[in-house]
Amino acid sequence: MNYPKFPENCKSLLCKYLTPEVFEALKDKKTPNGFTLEQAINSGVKNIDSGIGVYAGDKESYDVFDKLFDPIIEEYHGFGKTDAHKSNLNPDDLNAPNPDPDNEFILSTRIRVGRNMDNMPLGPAISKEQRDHVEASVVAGLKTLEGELEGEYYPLLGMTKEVQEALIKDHFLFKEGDRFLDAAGLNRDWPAGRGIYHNTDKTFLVWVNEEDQLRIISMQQGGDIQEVFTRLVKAIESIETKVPFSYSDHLGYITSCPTNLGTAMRASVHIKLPKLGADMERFKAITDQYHLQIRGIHGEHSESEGGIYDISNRRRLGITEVEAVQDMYDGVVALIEAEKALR
Ligand code: ADP
Ligand code: CIR
Repeated sequence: MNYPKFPENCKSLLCKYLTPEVFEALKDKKTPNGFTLEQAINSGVKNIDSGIGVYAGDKESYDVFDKLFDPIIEEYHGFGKTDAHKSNLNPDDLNAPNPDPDNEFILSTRIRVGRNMDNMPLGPAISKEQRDHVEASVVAGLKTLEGELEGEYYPLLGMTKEVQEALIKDHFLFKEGDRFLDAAGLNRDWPAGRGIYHNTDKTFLVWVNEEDQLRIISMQQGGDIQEVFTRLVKAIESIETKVPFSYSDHLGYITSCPTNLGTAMRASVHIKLPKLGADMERFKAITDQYHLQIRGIHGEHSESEGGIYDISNRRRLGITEVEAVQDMYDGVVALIEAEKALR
């Protein structure tokens, strides 16, 4: 493989940190699962509009290709090589009373974490047999959940297009054919091995074998962030007793995209901010101050509609889960104040 040609205006962290020197040092390396640099960078090479552009094929990728992953992790999370990650999933430590009790701004709240099985390659390097084994193990664990977490598993294989599209449109299910995931090797053998588990109210959901092997999700209408977090923690702790998760003292929970390492948590609200939306400079100044990311209404790489935005914590590594949600909460309070002032 030759050094990839990136266009002049390329903004991804891959373009920034894959210097010819780093490329030379890594180009012939392989992880014990046979995952190569070429595979790790293919998403960002094929999609020059990537924000990041790299994926790990396994836990070892973060060591074998450290010359590339380390600076990306440092820039995205502000987390250095000698830093340690720590976890805190205690809902009592979170201070997040509903910032919008009259339901003027917040339509819904969602918090998800990514998880992958211990001693298993990540999605970009997994075989079909291994992926099917993950699905079977996760589903067996989910079947034992009780109370509010009790639900059904719906495999993608055999799901009608109507049901699938309705679930995607209503923000419950991952989309199909994502070009970033496709180039990362994450859509191989689609739709086999993929599916969604949810309870009757769709307030607790688990995505199986999308970008990560599990995406554990708690969501509901309105802005009761505390309730959403509390339900999520209950779910994580129950699932963890059935499915061993991949974890490192340095990088926290191991995920295929380096932006998700650590807590692997994205806590978001769908929030109506039409005035701030018309003044992106002011909007971005607040989101930068509170370490927030702005996404569109259908998730990453989508646009806003009707002045509604998806606002979430940007940092996930080197801070605890409670701190990640607190980032989002504090920022949302500031955004609501700013929106009111512009009315
Ligand atoms: P991820 O959350 O895994 O990073 P996406 O950005 O693709 O992935 O979002 C997945 C889905 O979750 C999308 O349909 C998105 O609109 C939906 N979503 C995210 N946040 C919220 C929210 N606060 N309320 C309702 N739906 C949400
Ligand atoms: C990209 O590089 O744009 C995609 N591979 C997605 C990166 C993850 N996005 C994020 O900011 N958390």
